[in-house]
Parts: sequence; structure tokens; C-alpha cells
Amino acid sequence: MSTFVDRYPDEARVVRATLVVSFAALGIGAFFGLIQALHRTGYLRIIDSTDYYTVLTGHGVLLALVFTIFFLLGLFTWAVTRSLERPMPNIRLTWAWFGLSTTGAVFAAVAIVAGLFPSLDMSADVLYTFYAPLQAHPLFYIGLAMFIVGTWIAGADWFLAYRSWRSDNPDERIPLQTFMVLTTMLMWYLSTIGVAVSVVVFLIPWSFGLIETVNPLLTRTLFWYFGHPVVYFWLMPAYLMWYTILPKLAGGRLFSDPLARVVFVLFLLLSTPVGIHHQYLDPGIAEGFKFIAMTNTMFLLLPSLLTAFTVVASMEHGARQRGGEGYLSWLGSLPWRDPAFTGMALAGLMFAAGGFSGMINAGMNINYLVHNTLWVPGHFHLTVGTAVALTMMAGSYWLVPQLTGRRLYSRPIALFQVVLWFIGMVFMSNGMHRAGLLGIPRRTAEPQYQSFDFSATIGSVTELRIQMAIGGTLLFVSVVLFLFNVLLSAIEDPIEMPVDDSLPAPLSGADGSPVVLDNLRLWTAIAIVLVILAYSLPLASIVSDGGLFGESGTFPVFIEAVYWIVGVVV
Ligand code: HEM
Ligand SMILES: [Cu+2]
Repeated sequence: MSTFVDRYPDEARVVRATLVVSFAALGIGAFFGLIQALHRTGYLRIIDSTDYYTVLTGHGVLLALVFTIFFLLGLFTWAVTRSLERPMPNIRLTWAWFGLSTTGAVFAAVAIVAGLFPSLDMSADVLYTFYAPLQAHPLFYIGLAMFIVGTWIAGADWFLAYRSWRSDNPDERIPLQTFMVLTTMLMWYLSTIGVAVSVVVFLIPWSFGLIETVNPLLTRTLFWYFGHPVVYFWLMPAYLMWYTILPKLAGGRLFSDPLARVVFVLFLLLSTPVGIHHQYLDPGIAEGFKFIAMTNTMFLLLPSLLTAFTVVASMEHGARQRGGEGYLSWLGSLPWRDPAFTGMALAGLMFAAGGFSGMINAGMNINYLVHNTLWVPGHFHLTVGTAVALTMMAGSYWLVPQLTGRRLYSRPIALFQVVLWFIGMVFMSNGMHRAGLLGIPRRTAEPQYQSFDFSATIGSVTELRIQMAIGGTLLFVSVVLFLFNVLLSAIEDPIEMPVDDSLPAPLSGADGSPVVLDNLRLWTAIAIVLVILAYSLPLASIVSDGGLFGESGTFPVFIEAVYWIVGVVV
């Protein structure tokens, strides 16, 4: 028996490198998170309030973009290699995308952190959403552009691996993990076009002073065109682990391979045409377009509910294999002492809660109540901050041994760590959600307005602040434990078989399902049509109102694009 690192030493090296970058970003980003949580609740202030935006930008970019996406780059490389059972076609290309995206991420991080040192005359306090009118140093945008191009090349690398596998296996179904990687990347190519245009055509020339103005609404819309699908770019690696690793850890097998494929195809089709649901309060977009975005968003519930069903069914199957019985008492037969299992299961549980607050965000009228309040970070610390981040940490406890050939330093500490994250997040996100309902704003160093009282119907604002501060502190401690455990694992002595890395076949395999599911060209074509339907009119309207490079329009707007297009046609 051999493990991944023995079979694919070159690939294992790249995956380890991506994880090092990912975890470094996690450590620094979590430290920034702790500073914020203590600063805005007023318990400990080690920075000036004027530096809050710098720290917040560092937190958002390092965690939501660098930590998650580098983990994805490593995980997908591992998944493609092991599921196609062949090395990457050209390991130099693999290192090339690693180098490019790492350099880009470092550039962006340097531009942000430089903001803390006034003598450096460089800053990027533009938050992880980085749209105009906030402006960053060119290095920040250039770094982002390199990072994104790096992910494009990584996708090309995986498609090349697939192509060479396909020429040897013309009639086989695409292995499930590779199928997940390819559909995710197709979605990524489609959606990153928006942010790439925004950064390269508008923000970079603007930050260099080559153009005077930009149309802020246009850069916002191009950002959110990408900003919703990026959510699935965070989630898909977690889904990949829930579908293909979690059932095995639970002691069973994936319930249905075809259902998993359907879910990934649905995400490819539905994630991009909904981004306008982040812009319900933008005055320059007509209500009708917002309404369409809301309807499309509700369809996205379907793949999420299918996932909940499939993953829970697979866990139940595992529990019954281990002797579990009864309607619910099978839950007790799950391997709760395994940190990888427990971390992922708790992450999934939190995701359900995040799904509920997400539905509230998605509703056009309820959104007006919670928009730009602390409710919103409360929501996404459940989704990306727990469903994704905790799954990645938990998954590492199973992955890192295969990538290093060494056993995990401490399972009890690992178990404690994942539970600590769960508890910390219960506190912090409960505090944030409720604070949001009181109207306490997000992205604010000092939300304690003069002569203004936030009054709670249950509990008190002080109680919410304490919850956020305690929760944030527990989360930071959890990250520190995680990093130490992984670091110490890397210097253990190598052993023959550090972890059981085999993955059992699904209960219901791909063979019985329609071949059309594997027709990636067809799904991509439909996805493109849906994007054109959802975005051509709003974009035409935004440009005709405000100009490509900005000029003041008239607000509020009605569906002028319709008149505009009718005018062109007639
Ligand atoms: C140690 C763990 C963490 C702590 C203590 C923490 C704390 C916070 C706090 C207090 C805020 C709100 C700041 C404000 O609006 O004024 C925030 C925002 C945010 N957090 Fe975290 N967080 C943690 C982990 C994470 C993780 C793991 C992710 C994503 C993977 C994440 C992503 C974000 C993002 C995207 C924002 C919004 C930034 C913005 O508004 O531009 N956080 N965090
Ligand atoms: Cu969204």
C-alpha cells in the first residue's frame, strides 16, 4: 500500500506549497479578525480607528480570497491527480500557475499592509470588494489580476490532464472528483470575466491616473457579476469533500454519484445570473432587474437542498454500516472522535443555519432591513467562515498526512480545535446577526454613535458585544491550534501508511445515469445564454445612464435599457 505522496511526489509538493500559502493567509487574516472583533466592540484597541479599513481589507482579502482559493488550488490538484490516476501533464506548468498566483497574492497583500506604515505612501483600503469609488495603489490591482490569471492557468492544467485521460479512456464516465473540478472551473471562467474587465479595463488605468473617472456602478456590477459565483468557488471545494470524503469518514459510501453531478451542473448554470441580488439598494439599477435576480436566486436553493439530502443520507448509510439504528439514534454511531469527520459535520450543520439567513438576504424587501448591517458578516461567517473554512481545516487533518507521509501530530487537539471553532462561531455569529437586526452597521471601527441608542428587545447591546468579543477570541485560538497541529505534523517521522486514503465507490454509480450529464459543452452553452439574458439589459442600462467611464446619470432609473434597445433596433 502506498499513499498519495509516494505515488505522485511532484504533485504532492505543489499541493503542499499551495497549502502553505493558504495557511499563512489564514494565520494573518485571523489575527486581523481578532483585532477587529475587539476593536469594534471596544474591549481592546491596539490600532487607530483610521487604520480599521486597512485591517478589514487585509482580513477580507487574505481569508475570503487567498486562504480559500489557495486551498482550492491544492485540493483540486490532488483531486484531479488521484481521480484520473495520472500525474499532471506538465509539472512545470503546474509550478508556473503556483508561482504566478502566489506572486499576485503577495503583491496585493503588500499593498494592503503598507497602508499601516504612512511613510511608505502606498495603501489599498478598498475592502475585499475593491470597487470604485474607493481607489487602491496599482500594485493591489495588478496583484489581483496576476492571482486570477494564475487560477485560469491552473484550470487549463486540469483540463489538459483531463484531455490526456480522455484520449486513453474514450468511453468512460468522467471520474466524479474531476467532474466536480471541471464544472467548477467552467463556472469560474465565465464569472471571472466580469472582475477581469473591471480590474484591467477600468481600475488599473484609473489607479495609474491614465483615466480621470470610472463609472462606479459599472465596477460594482462587474464585481458582483463575479462576487456571487465566487461564493460557489469557496463552497465547491467544501462540497467536493462532503460528497467524496465525508461519506468514507462516516464509515459508508456516497449515496448517489449522479445526484452529485446534477448539483454541480446546476451550480454552473445558476450561480452567475444572480449577482444583482447584492445590489438591491443600488439606485442605478431598475427594480425589474432586481426582481429577476431575486427569482433566480431562489432557484439556487435547489442544489443546496439536494446537497443536504445527499450528504445526510450518505452519513446515515455510514452510521448504519457501523451498527447505528433507529430514526435518529444512528447519529450516535458516527465517528465523533475523528476530527476530520466531526469538523466537516459541524461545518455542514452551520451551513444549514447560514442557508436560512441567506434566504433572508436574498429577499428583495427583507434585505433592505439587514443590508450593510452586522447581520451580513454574521451570515457569511456561517457560510464561508465556517461551512468552507472549517471543512478545509477538518479536511486537512485527513489530507495533510497523505501529502507528507507523516501522521497527524495530535488527534485530541484537532478534535478540540474544530469544536472550539464551532462554539466560537455560535457566539460571534449570533452576536452579529442580532446586532444587525438592531441596525448596528458593518465595516465600522466605532459603531457607538453619539446621542443614539441601539436598544435590544432581548438581551442588551453590551451582551451582544461580549458575545462577539468572546467568539472572535475563541476563533483566533482555534486557528492558532490548527496551525500548530499542522506544523508539528510536518516534522513528525515519516511512516508507511499515515492515513487510510482510499475512497469507496458510491452506492449508486454514474453508469446508470444519463450520459448527457457529462456533456460539458452543452452546460457551458446554456450557462452563457443565461448570463446574457440576465446581464445584457442591466449593463446596457448602466452604461447608457452613466457612460463607460462615468458621467452623472439620472436617478432613480426605470427600465431605460428597453427603450434604448428599442431605439437601436427601430
Ligand atoms: C479568527 C476568526 C475570525 C474573526 C475573529 C473574524 C472577525 C470578523 C469581524 C469582527 C468582522 C466584521 C468587521 C466589520 O464589519 O466591521 C469580519 C468581517 C469579515 N470576515 Fe471575518 N473573522 C474571522 C474569520 C473569517 C474567515 C475564516 C473568513 C473567510 C474565509 C472571514 C471573512 C470575512 C469577510 C469577507 C469579512 C468582511 C470584510 C468586509 O466587510 O469588507 N472571516 N470578520
Ligand atoms: Cu450572492
